[in-house]
This record gives sequence, C-alpha cells and structure tokens, in this order.
Amino acid sequence: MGLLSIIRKIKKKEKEMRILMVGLDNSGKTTIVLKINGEDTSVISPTLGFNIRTIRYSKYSLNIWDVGGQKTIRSYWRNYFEQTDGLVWVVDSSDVRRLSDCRLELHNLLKEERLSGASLLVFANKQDIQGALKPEEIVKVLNLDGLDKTRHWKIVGCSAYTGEGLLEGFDWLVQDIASRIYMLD
Ligand code: G3D
Repeated sequence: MGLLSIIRKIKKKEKEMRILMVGLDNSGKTTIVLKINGEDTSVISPTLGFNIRTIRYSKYSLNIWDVGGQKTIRSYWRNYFEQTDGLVWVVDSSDVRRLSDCRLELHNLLKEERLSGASLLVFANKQDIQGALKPEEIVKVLNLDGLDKTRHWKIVGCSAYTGEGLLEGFDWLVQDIASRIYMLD
C-alpha cells in the first residue's frame, strides 16, 4: 500500500464518529435513525439486541449504535461505552408516566467514567403528539440543569414522524464532537 493511500485511510478513519443512541424502550430511537437516513441506512448487526448503523452525515461517517432499552438489557449498555463520542438520549415526551424512570436511567448512565467526555444530545421526541411535554419542561423533569458543568449537552424537541428537529439535533452533535476531536479541520 502506498503512503498516500495509507494517509487517506487514516484520514477516513478520523472522520468516523461513534454515537450511542439510548433511552427507554419505545422512545423512538429506531424510528429516528431510519428517518434521518431513509433507505440508505445499512444495518450491520440486526440481531443481538442492538443495531449498528453507519450513516454519512455531511463529511462524517457516523457509526450509530442503537441499543435496546428494555429493562432487562439496560445493564448491557455499559458494554458499548468504549470510545463513544456522542450520546443521543431519546425521550418519549408524551409518556409522562415513565419520565422519572427516564431521569433515573439517564443520570445513572452519565455517571459512567467512560462516557464523561461524550457530548449529550437529548431528543424530546414525539412532539407531534398532543399533550407531549415541551423541551423546556423535559429539562426540568430530567434535571438537565443539574448535569456536571463540564458536560456538553443540548436538548432539541423533535418528531421522528415529521422529521422536525432531527437535523438541528444531529447538526449540533456532530459540530460539537468535531470541535473537540478534529480541531485541525
Ligand atoms: P425504540 O427503538 O426506542 O424502542 P421505536 O422506539 O423507534 O421502535 O418507536 C416506538 C413507537 O413509537 C413506534 O410505534 C413508533 O412508530 C412510535 N414513534 C417513534 N417516534 C415517534 C414520533 O415522533 N411521534 C409519534 N407519534 N410516534 C413515534 P409502534 O406503534 O410502531 O410501536
């Protein structure tokens, strides 16, 4: 292999970002990933309780790990933390009953040492449903203002059905990660 192709290869690798999609089951993780990339989504591992999808997003290649949220498999989330650049925490904003569970799981997750540097995007999903809590309300219920001051985070209201908010959220996440890890770009 020539030097140029090696350099190209390294550069290509550098443009990869590893994103972990998490949240309670039924929050809309799968629907969001499908919506953002439509048919182009390639599913690497549809079995084993998680999917890895690689999507092109501007000049980056996002490896999105979509880990199931059922209670029984939440304890396995920790197996996917290594080298996570960004976390997308998806909330079903219409499922008020489970928001305290949601807050608990989120804060537990963020205690993980290996995730301490990851940018956090909170998607207040299902905004199309009447009665869904607004992003400002989700901030309060999930106590996001109480997060560690060093955490980079943002909340965006969205609907995986209409597509509202999805690009705004991913744009922020990708920019935030890029500014941390690709400073020479
Ligand atoms: P998960 O991957 O987090 O478990 P899914 O969640 O993507 O499977 O979505 C769970 C259910 O919520 C699905 O409904 C899906 O269609 C619905 N859903 C996801 N996003 C939205 C949204 O923005 N608005 C509305 N109204 N519904 C949404 P079903 O009925 O297929 O189980």
